[in-house]
Amino acid sequence: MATIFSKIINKEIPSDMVYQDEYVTAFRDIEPQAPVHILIVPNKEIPTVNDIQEDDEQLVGKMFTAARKIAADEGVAADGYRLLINCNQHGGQEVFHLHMHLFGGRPLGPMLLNR
Ligand code: DGP
Repeated sequence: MATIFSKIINKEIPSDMVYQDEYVTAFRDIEPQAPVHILIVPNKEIPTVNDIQEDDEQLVGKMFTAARKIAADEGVAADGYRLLINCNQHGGQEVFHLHMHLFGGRPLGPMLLNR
């Protein structure tokens, strides 16, 4: 179940970490698609949105609270930003440790490019 994100959370491998508390960790995406592109990850290993349990509701809320703080710290809160979670193959998920993308720093265009 462990992915590369667990090693980042545990600081076994380096990352550009911007936030960490007992619930969540956030670090810059290795292949940024916007001037600000940060991944917000629960410290608990949850593979996908499909695996979120009722007991995880507070933890999922912590991901949003972290997003709000990080957006302010990165200076993108007022202009706006996008939060995105991919799930499984059709969603384009590549790393099977739940994560929320925070994109910002430029107008992000339409939500889906290929309809
Ligand atoms: P997703 O497609 O939603 O599963 O996005 C996975 C993202 O994770 C992708 O944008 C690239 C990023 N990523 C993958 N491996 C690493 C890594 O080792 N370090 C960092 N910082 N980001 C990574």
